[in-house]
Amino acid sequence: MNQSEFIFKITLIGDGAVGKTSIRQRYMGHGFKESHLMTLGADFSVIEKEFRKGESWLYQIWDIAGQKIFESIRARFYKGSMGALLVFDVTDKQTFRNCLSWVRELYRFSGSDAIPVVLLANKSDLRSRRSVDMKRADKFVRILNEGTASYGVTNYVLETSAKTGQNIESAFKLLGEAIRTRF
Ligand code: G3D
Ligand code: MG
Repeated sequence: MNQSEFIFKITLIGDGAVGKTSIRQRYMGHGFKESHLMTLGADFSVIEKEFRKGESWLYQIWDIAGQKIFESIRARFYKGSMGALLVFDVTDKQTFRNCLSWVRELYRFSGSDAIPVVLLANKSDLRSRRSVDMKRADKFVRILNEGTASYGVTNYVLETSAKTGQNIESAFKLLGEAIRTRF
């Protein structure tokens, strides 16, 4: 273990089949260390990254399963969460429309008024099937930022592809930076 270590508890949220598990697995593929265990309704992974020399960041990643599970169980996964990667599928409008309710659930269950969110417009490799414009995603984050600015929270948006690996590393790094700024 290095001296300066940060521990980030984060959750992956978004509708089923948007790519949450693929993103997590893609990210862990490049990690130095990982552990994984299946639990009821969620996967949990730990990964350590050294973004700067002598400074390691430990991510505890909760990947909430898509299937409907009891609220009380979901609530437990969110508790103490410091930030979230909110994923939607750029080829499926409905997954974008549901993003606001995911943010509400995150705030409600994490026990915090506002925590950093990085919105991921995933499956960006499927260009011809794209149905959600980045302008709409940008606008969503702009409005979110108006609500969270007073808490010192800034949210971001990135186009990602778990298939090509586009921005996967950046997504986790950006969220880590946002959490460090907030806490
Ligand atoms: P989830 O964890 O959010 O439920 P998964 O989503 O990670 O299980 O992904 C659902 C499906 O979408 C998977 O396909 C997966 O391969 C695919 N997928 C995830 N991310 C991307 C991406 O960036 N680009 C493309 N083209 N596909 C992606 P299957 O066929 O296994 O169901
Ligand atoms: Mg999954």
